[in-house]
Amino acid sequence: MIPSSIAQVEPPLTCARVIAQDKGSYVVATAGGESRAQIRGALLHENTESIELPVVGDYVAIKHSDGTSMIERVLERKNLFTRRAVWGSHSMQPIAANIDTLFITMAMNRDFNLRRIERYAIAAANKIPFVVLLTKSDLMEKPEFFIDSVSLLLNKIPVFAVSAVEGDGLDQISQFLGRGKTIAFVGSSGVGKSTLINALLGEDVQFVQDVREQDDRGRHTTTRRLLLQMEDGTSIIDTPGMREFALADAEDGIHTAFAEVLQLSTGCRFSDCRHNTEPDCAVRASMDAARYASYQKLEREAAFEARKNDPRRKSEDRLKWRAIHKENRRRENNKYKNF
Ligand SMILES: Nc1nc2c(ncn2[C@@H]2O[C@H](COP(=O)(O)OP(=O)(O)OP(=O)(O)O)[C@@H](O)[C@H]2O)c(=O)[nH]1
Ligand SMILES: [Mg+2]
Ligand SMILES: [Zn+2]
Repeated sequence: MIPSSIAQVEPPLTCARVIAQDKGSYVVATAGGESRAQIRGALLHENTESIELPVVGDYVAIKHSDGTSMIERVLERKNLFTRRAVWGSHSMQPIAANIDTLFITMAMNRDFNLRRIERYAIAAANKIPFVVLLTKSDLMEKPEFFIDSVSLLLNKIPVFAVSAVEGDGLDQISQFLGRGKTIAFVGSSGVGKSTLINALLGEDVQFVQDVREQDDRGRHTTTRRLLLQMEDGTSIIDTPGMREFALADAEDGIHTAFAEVLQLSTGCRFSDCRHNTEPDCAVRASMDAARYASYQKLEREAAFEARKNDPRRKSEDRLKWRAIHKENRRRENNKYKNF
């Protein structure tokens, strides 16, 4: 499973691939089988950036001693799929490495969201070849509508409708499979990533669970990133649904998806216009109403997320609330005084 193109590691080190990640330890696969592995202490200390630490799909140099495997270093990556660890911060969290095809999956139900597809696409763009998989086609009479809207958004990117339970469309995935190939599935919880993977493997390896009825959201069934092996030699990476991803890259999403805002804003009366309720706002005036509404929504989500993760803002909020509670108590007390 280790391609010869990977730089040879010098003995006594051997080459392995990270196939699972748990808190504090890894599972690696070598020519001789699977074993647990730890990261060499120095590797941890040298790398303050988490993206330099091993992640599922990574090829690593390991050393065996006393029945344990130690990851000595991460071999050069072909690519790395990341997401922002916290919205607004520059630190990135690694998701999976060395991917030949990334499947951005989304269900054709109430969870369908073009903006989210766009954010995933932006995260993969220029780094990892990707396609869009629209799942649960058995529940949809006219999947064409969904396919067309994605194709319109991401022209030239392949978009396939599939049903893991009926097996429809799975043949379209086969062109991305083969010995030495690595494919990975990302997308929200409940879209059916693990179900698809089980269908490709031909057996129920990954646990799957029903989505919530009221909103079609999943229950975060898969909890660790894991690399599985198909009989034909394809490696498949399953990932847990990314709840935060919806917002993690909101900033990038906004700026790319609404490129015209920047241009239009030169016509606003105020140079610091937030295109909200300010008078003579060129953005509000010129944008299509529906498009403006989705721009506003994304902005609000991004602002909320930024506030949530900014410690200074947090303490400001706390002070503000403390003042409000104090004022309320004062009013309560006065109320009784006036009696
Ligand atoms: N009707 C229908 N249901 C599906 C399909 N694929 C998956 N499901 C159902 O959707 C639910 C969620 O599937 P999972 O495979 O667990 O979803 P997941 O994307 O792996 O979710 P996380 O592991 O939480 O990220 C299960 O009840 C599946 O049976 C499909 O093609 N059609
Ligand atoms: Mg899953
Ligand atoms: Zn404005």
